[in-house]
Amino acid sequence: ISTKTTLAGIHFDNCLMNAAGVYCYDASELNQIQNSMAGTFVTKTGTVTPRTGNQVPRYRATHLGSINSMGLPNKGLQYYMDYISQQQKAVPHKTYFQSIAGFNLAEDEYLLAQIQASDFTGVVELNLSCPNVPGKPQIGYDFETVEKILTRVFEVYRGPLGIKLPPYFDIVHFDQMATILNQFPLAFVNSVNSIGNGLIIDSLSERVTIKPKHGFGGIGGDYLKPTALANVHAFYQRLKPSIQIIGTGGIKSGQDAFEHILCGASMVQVGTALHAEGPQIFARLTAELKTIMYQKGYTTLTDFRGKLNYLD
Ligand code: RRO
Repeated sequence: ISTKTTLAGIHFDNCLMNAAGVYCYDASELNQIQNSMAGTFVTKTGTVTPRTGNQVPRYRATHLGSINSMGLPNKGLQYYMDYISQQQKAVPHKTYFQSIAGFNLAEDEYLLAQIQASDFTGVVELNLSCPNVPGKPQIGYDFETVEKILTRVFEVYRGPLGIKLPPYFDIVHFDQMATILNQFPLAFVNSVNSIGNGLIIDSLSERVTIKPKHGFGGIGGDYLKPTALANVHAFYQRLKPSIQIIGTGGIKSGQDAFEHILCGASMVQVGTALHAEGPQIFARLTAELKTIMYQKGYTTLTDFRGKLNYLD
């Protein structure tokens, strides 16, 4: 029984990996993912220059998930490119993901030009869905801008590239976004980022639980799973077969990973539960996923990927 997968024509020994933002801020955290059962890692979203992010506390967990308003703290694209360059030499049989975000089209072009000019052999995840930078809306909700960005991206960048999207909540939005995305040679769509601008409060103190933006932040974990599965399956139904799906949102058990793959995911990412449990979670999730596959008589992900049944 194998949980290996293929994305953008690249082989991965395990379909499970971290979600951008969790255990990927610096070499120390990325090394822990490298030394775990995860199939690969994605870096924290890298920007043109390093950022310290929002004021703390900026991440809180509850029994049902998490809220964050990190504000894109990261060490800058060059740091992550240098780390990946080292890993490409040290562990050459694996392929790595670089997450990036520009604050405008010129910055996206600049970031992609840096990657294009480097020795990077991995996959780019363009983050179109950060909900936590004050004054900067989630790009994924501005359909015209998404089309404009992707038009330029594929003029300047030739390597495998996918996008991280925010969750959508309307069938017409799934239709409209899929129509735009199908015009481009995307390697993948990663659904979903956190549900933007939720509010988790503490009754006892009658206060919000994180400091930035008066407590508003991106919601992850159990709260997110049904929305994530809907987005994974909606895009699996609508996108051309060459655009694969990465499923992210509410994965804390092998069953959650199984459900994402059943909805069409080729790779699955773990955020909130990885934050809570640490990189040993990948051994547990892999074992649990394999147990489910064994019980169902499946030996590979292709036996059930996307094969969700309907009631009619
Ligand atoms: O850093 C963040 O505040 C953040 C980002 Br860039 C993102 O894409 N999603 C999220 O929940 N937090």
